[in-house]
Amino acid sequence: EGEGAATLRTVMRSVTPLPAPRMMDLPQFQGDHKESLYWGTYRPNVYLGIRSRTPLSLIAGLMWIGLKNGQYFLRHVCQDSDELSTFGWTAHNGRDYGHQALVDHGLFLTTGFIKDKGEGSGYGGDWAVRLDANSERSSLSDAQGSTTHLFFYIADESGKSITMGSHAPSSRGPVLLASGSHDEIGDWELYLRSEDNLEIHRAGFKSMSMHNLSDLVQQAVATNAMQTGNLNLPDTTEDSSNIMIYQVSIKTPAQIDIVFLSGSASKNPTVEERISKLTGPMLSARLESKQKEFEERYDQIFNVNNKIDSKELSVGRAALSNLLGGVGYFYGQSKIALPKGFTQKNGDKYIPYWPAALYTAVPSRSFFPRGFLWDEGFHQLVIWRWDVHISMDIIGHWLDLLNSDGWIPREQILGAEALSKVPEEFVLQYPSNGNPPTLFLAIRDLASGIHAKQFSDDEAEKISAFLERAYMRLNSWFQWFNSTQSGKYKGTFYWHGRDNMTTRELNPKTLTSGLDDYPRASHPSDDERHVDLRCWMLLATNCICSIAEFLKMDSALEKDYYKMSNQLSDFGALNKWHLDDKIGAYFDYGNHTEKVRLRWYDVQDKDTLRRELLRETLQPPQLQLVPHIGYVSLFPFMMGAIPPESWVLEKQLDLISNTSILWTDYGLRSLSRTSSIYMKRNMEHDPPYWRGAIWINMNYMILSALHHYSHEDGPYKGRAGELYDKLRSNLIRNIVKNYHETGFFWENFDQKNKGKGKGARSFTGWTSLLVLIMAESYPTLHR
Ligand code: 6A9
Repeated sequence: EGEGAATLRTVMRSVTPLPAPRMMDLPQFQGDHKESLYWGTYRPNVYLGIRSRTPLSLIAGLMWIGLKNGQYFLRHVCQDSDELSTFGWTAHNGRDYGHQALVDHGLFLTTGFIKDKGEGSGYGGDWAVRLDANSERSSLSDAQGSTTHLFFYIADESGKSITMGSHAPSSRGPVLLASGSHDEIGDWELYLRSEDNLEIHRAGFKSMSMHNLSDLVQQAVATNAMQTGNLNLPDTTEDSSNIMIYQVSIKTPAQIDIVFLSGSASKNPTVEERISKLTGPMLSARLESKQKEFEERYDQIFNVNNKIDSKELSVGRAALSNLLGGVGYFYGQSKIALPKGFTQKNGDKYIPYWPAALYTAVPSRSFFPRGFLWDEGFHQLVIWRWDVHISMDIIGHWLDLLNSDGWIPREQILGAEALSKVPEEFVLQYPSNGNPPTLFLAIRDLASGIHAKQFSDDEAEKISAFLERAYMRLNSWFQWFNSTQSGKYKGTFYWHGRDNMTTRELNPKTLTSGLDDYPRASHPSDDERHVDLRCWMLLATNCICSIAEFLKMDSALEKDYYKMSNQLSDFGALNKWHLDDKIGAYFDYGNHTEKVRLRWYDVQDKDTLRRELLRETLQPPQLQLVPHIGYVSLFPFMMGAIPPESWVLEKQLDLISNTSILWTDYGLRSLSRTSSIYMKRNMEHDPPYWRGAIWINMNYMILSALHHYSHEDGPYKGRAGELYDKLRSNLIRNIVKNYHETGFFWENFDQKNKGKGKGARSFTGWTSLLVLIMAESYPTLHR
């Protein structure tokens, strides 16, 4: 067999699903469960976007014209550059209710969303949207823009045409906007009802690309404006349009209800009755009662002992709501990189993964509105406590993405809408690249007996069926790490794939670890061993053992896992590979020198002379522990791998509490102030990311461990408890403060500048762990 044939086989294997029963085929994900989650705000990339969990769905959404510094802008896709002073869900239960507030330069919008599987409705039930618009502009004269233009659209991704309702430019009764029929739900109708004066204009389009609806509206309004002088849609429609857009022009304050009826052909109850149930005063009453239900459930799950004052409580609710409101449904094919040097006949350097669905929470609606593997494990720590069915559905989707090698692509860019947000260099996924298997954190909780009493019999039964089916998939996932990410010696691991040829980076990145530019050995090599990966492997084996115990399984495979788990939790082995016993800190190991720096070089390129920032190595690297103290050093502590009576534990508490090393008043720094790489740029255009800033996922893990050690008998119990209390209140205070001051949750926090939010704003992924920090709910990773 030639080399080409072998490569081809490897490539094909990387895009072949794992041959094992699919998680999503489990009975628990069919029937009522599936129907109850059919509709949702599953398009988190737009300010308000509704779709169903099906590949070719009806989609609906909101746009409006915003006015900033005397200029008009169309709002639709969540964008930082829109400079909204806030947007996000203040309540959302992940199922059938949500309330969102948006503030756009003096325009105050709220969007309510509610579902109703009422009598007469078709598959998935009906839903309604309530829009409230208020404005500082109300006092302005018409010419100054006292009219507010909202747009609501409905479109069929399958291309089926939609019928436009009868024209009713201003009307107080319910107006039929559109109707159609869809294979899964039957006939449907969309109505609008408002008691306010309004003007409606419309446009219909035929198009299969849904990711540029903004352009479509913008062009239609602009073209019409040039002809008529009005900012209106032209009231025209293309033949067999599958996209219908309605412009509703109002004077604020105004309230508009939009209701979608499925199975609308039914006569009893009448359509009129159904509309009145989901609009006007009856909708108000429903929204109120759903809000109350949401708050009560939140208290019951996360605020059991009224731990938090009311100002903080609402921020906790917003964090949960934004996480749940950020859950999306995506469908498409990842692009998998071909081995270096290979190109398809058509020039593509990638091969598509199989078409797949992903139901997932996104880290950020405006910056990264798509699925990220290791982010998801943290999201699920919150979500399973709220709704274990949603959580299993999400984890199940991820596990169905395992390929026949046991690999899951790290970043999920599925479908044109998702792709439109990603710079080209980030699109391809490499089948040799891992990402921390954080799903084990959440799965471990489900498998551990500790939470068992929290579940109803029905839930427990489903969890058990879920774990039973997940077992072989988790095994394959684990084996992928165990075989492809192993180090030179048994029981050692490192993130493979670091670039050892680069001359541009101060310290070659490790994107696979999730900690991107956190410093590792300066000169990547096969001698490396990474302490964080070893600890993730420990978690994985522990979790698999827990499932085996739970399912009472006891074959050779389980025996292997018990053995591996014992080996990985062996304190002596951990210390042998990773402990610096002079300072009591855990480190990576590898070919390393501290004497590197970036320097400007003159580079002759044909006839031009350029200056480039390149790395200069001042001293040859040597095999050694890599002396950077930071999050990676704390992994054995995070995982509870240090015996409570060990002197090493005391050292960890020293490192944590030392203000020159990790401690700040806002949470723990990612990297010690004393590290040679602290706050250093990696390249000219690559500012420090995990080189100092405070990140909430790692702080949560460290806080969990402090909590754990404050309950374990030993000499350091009391000190762990004190640090726990302080760290917890610092984190809560700072995240809440930033939310109140800026209207957003942030990706990370500045360790110097008064704990100021940094990076992506509206980062509602793992920063929402705030909910668990407030509730003092921690993972059961400590056996
Ligand atoms: C950039 C830019 C409009 C980086 O939260 C997702 C990930 C984490 O998994 C990872 O640990 N973030 C962290 O280091 C964000 C990654 C974004 C990459 C794509 C696209 C688009 O700008």
